[in-house]
Amino acid sequence: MTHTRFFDRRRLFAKVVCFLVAGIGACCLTNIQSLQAQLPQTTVYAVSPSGGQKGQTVEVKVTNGKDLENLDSLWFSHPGIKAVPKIQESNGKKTPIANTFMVTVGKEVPAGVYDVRAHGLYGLSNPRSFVVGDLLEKAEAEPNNKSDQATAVAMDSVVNAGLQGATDVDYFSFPGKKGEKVSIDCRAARIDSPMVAVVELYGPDNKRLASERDTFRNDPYINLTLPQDGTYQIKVFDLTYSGGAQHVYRLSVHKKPHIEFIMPPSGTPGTTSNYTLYGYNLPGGKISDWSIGDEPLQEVQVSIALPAKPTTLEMGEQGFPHEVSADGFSYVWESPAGSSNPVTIFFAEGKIVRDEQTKEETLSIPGEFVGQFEAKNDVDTFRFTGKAKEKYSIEVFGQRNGIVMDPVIVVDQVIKDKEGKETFKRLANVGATSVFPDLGGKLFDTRTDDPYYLFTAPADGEYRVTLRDLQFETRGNPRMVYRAVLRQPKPDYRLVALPLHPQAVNTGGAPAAIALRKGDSFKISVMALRQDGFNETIDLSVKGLPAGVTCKAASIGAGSNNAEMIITADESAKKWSGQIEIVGHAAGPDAKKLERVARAATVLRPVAVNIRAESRIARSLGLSVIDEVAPYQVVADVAEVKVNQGRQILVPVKVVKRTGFDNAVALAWSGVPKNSNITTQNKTIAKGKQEELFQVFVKNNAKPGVYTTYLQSTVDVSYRRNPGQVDDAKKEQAELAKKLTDAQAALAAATKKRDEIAKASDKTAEQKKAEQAKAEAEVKAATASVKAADAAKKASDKKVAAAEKAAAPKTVKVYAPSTPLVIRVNPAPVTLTLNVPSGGALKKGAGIDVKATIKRINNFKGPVELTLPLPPGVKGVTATTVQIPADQTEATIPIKAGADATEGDLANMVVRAKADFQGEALVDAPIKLKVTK
Ligand SMILES: [Ca+2]
Ligand SMILES: [Ca+2]
Ligand SMILES: [Ca+2]
Repeated sequence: MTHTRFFDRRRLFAKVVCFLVAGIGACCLTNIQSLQAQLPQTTVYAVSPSGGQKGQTVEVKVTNGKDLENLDSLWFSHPGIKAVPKIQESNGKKTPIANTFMVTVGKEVPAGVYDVRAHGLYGLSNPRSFVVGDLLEKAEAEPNNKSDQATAVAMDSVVNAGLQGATDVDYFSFPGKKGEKVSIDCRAARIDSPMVAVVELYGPDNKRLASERDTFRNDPYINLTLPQDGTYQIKVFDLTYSGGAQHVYRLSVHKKPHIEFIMPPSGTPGTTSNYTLYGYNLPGGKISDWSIGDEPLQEVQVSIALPAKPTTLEMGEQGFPHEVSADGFSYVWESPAGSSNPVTIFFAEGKIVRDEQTKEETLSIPGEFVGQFEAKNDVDTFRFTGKAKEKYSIEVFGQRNGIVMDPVIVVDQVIKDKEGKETFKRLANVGATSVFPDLGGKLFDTRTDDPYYLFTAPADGEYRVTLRDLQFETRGNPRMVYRAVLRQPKPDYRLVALPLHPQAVNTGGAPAAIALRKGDSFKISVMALRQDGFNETIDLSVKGLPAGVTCKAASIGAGSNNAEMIITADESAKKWSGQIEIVGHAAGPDAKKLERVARAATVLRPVAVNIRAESRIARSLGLSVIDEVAPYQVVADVAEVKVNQGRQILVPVKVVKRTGFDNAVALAWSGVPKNSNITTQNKTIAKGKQEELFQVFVKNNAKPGVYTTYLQSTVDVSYRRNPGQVDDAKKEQAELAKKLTDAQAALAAATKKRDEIAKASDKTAEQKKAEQAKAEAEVKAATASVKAADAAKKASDKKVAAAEKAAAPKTVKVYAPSTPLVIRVNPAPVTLTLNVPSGGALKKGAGIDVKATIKRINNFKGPVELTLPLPPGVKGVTATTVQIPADQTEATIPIKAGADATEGDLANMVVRAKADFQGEALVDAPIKLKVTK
């Protein structure tokens, strides 16, 4: 049988690059982690099993990650999934088993994909996928590398497995009956595994019946009608024969409902209506007009109530970065035969019209035209009535519907002659463009193959929209479901928040959660997906932060799509972990505020610079504060300034040094675009110093807007890892030392007693013999106790030594950002130029006359006042305040140096013009002054 293949070439490319660079199966990308030791941060790469059955309790282990000390809980994105540490009991002492939890999945938890995070000594981790279903679960049994070692799998069950090493191959067997319609679904990429899974199915006669690799979202899926009774075999392996602890997968073999797609794929939020599910094993279903390969699809009508959340996204499967701009929710059909796979139903606006194949549909505005590129050479059309000079936008959601496709929009104006004969005037053919640029750089690629077209109707009348796939000559199948959204421009936005792994600039990326030390700052990349030309400033805030944790300021300026947001923990912040929300606030139409909650994002694996990361949409944004104190914290004295073009900003920056840390702190500005005409200076706060003054100059040609900036530090820190472990080991050592002393004392007492019995003169030989035997036994027992206590003490000495070695100071690189400085640049009323005599040389006790010239701009007509403000570190230089009246443009400023004036080149000196221009406006012109004796 044949299946149409879909594959994200980028993933394979990354994989092959990995494979070639590493030379072995293990992915090369972890190398950036080992280059330079960094402060620990709980990171999870794999959990096993990566799923559980509804209503059951399952033992789940964090099987791969880093900085996994003292994991104490697992945290799930659904509150109905709960975990407790697995406890072992030995010698009456209860202790948790490292990295192991008992996870209970509530009966009420819908089947679907969730996020799990681990919490430990180094905070809350990045998310990993955890699947909930109603099939029986089991684990693979290695060795299963040959068909005669196959792990037996029951029908309607799921097996949790992995490729334990490079070249691992896994065989499974299941019993089948002729005519049974079976789904074989392998979740690997869909649960964050680096594996490129290949699944082959063999019949009882060892004939290969199917081989699939990339059927759905980079994972294999096989559906077929079994040809005979007998034992079937499934072979699973990786395309590049790579393997390792992260290569986990879940293979299910079942006759449960499997949804391929749903029509319409979208609905109006808050409404209940009928939808048609297409797929296999749908109870009550009938054969539809569609088939995939040789397998006809069933269809069944169901009534679905949509939640009333038009601007949220909770996808059925884990979402690709390019899908992040859609709105929708995860739907599972709870059929009489059990839960289906989860699918995303999207939120629509306006009336939804389905392509009826037989006639050309007319769409009202706003409205959605939904259809499929069901076969090669398929072309679909709809019409709408436009008004002259009105603007319309057409946006196609195809690739963002989870399917590999590259839709094209063609728009024609329909022109009718007197007889009603139609001709078509081509207005646009939009194909190879993305709705959004790549906002996440190499870490989170928001580009999509979905097109977008905004146009102004040239005349009243009908317009025809033609839709097709760019590669329509070579592909087409019923899974290729799209939505074409037609609306008058509705400026709006969505946000995505990606926690950035603390590392040097331009060194790649890695999974991260917002894990703060006490007195620490952490940065998050926030991306704005702007719709229909929305161009307002988006101010960002955070909901759900614990006491002592703040975001001082963050904004995405007009015309910008990005900001790096800094979240700061005070030193007084308490240990905490939980969920937060990043919220955008922007001016919307009709003075309404558009408030949008950011979707979360996560990088799946460490990636070297210039290699595109594998990443996905996350289901929540987690934050934790850990008990450890950050070695230093860089605090900008100002969080937010409003300035006019042509203005100096002096920012006192403090570095709070703690726990004996006193190295140099190198600081470089970040968040200032190259073309912004804002100049900054990078400086190092030297060893022994706590403060520096930083100058930022917003030049008179700076682009008005909002800039979220901060200072990026790079510091070598001498760090002791987990010193608490040493304290614990020493405590135990002290207890065991006391036990040893006590045992030795007991032995001495028993020995003394025995010896005294031997010397006693008031007892008969018979009495002595009996007592001596008893005393001898006591000595023997006491000797054994001493021996045991001594061994325990020696073991604890070793433990202390090991803990001390692990906690010995090591140099690590730390890259904490400073607190933010948000600069709001407004237009200026004037430009100011100075003519400074004799290069600004100024003798103490003397003076110079500086000529100031202003040029009024932006329709400013008023008077201007000129002053000479003294920056920190300068004294004894004065100037007379002068006015430039409304009808003049020049003035002379007499500047004098007193006897006490600061000598040398004076830093950060400006002449400042003050004017009343939409409130108080200040414009600076730098002035070089050199004071000599
Ligand atoms: Ca295996
Ligand atoms: Ca195997
Ligand atoms: Ca079609």
